[in-house]
Amino acid sequence: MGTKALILITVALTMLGTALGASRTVDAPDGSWDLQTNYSQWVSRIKLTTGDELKFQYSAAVHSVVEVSKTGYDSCNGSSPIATFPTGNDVVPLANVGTRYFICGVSGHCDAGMKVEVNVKSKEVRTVQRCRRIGNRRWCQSEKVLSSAAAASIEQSTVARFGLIVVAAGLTLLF
Ligand SMILES: [Cu+2]
Repeated sequence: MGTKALILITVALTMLGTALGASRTVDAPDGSWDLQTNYSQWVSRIKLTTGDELKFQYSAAVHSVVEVSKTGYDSCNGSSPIATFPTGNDVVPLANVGTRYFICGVSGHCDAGMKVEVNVKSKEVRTVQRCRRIGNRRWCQSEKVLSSAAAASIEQSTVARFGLIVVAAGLTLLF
């Protein structure tokens, strides 16, 4: 019985975790922060919004992560870093909208392609007009909807709620 409850709680926590901003490991699931990856290709497949975080996983003996300006990124120059992440298991919170630039600080690696530029989008809402027809009249109202990126988060919070329901149902069955 204890094991079942534990499994349910784990499932629910995982779902909740998904709802609170996504965590993206650079080049997951196939690769990591290394010299074998085309990062612009990886970036084109993902969507990042404020509240997400970027994870760099690599061997700290071989690589590093340096956040730089666009100039530093374009010229592969990490001499005036915005931040350095040296641990090999680095988590970079993406709190604000904008473009962030990361390169490997080891000499030659950025030039060899260890550089990634990420575009953090807003979860903000936009206003749209929705109309419906009732009889002969059209009723329109302005409505705030989430951007498409944020729409994914709505699904996630539905998932989280579902997770809680699973636990509630599970606990009711168990106790
Ligand atoms: Cu490197």
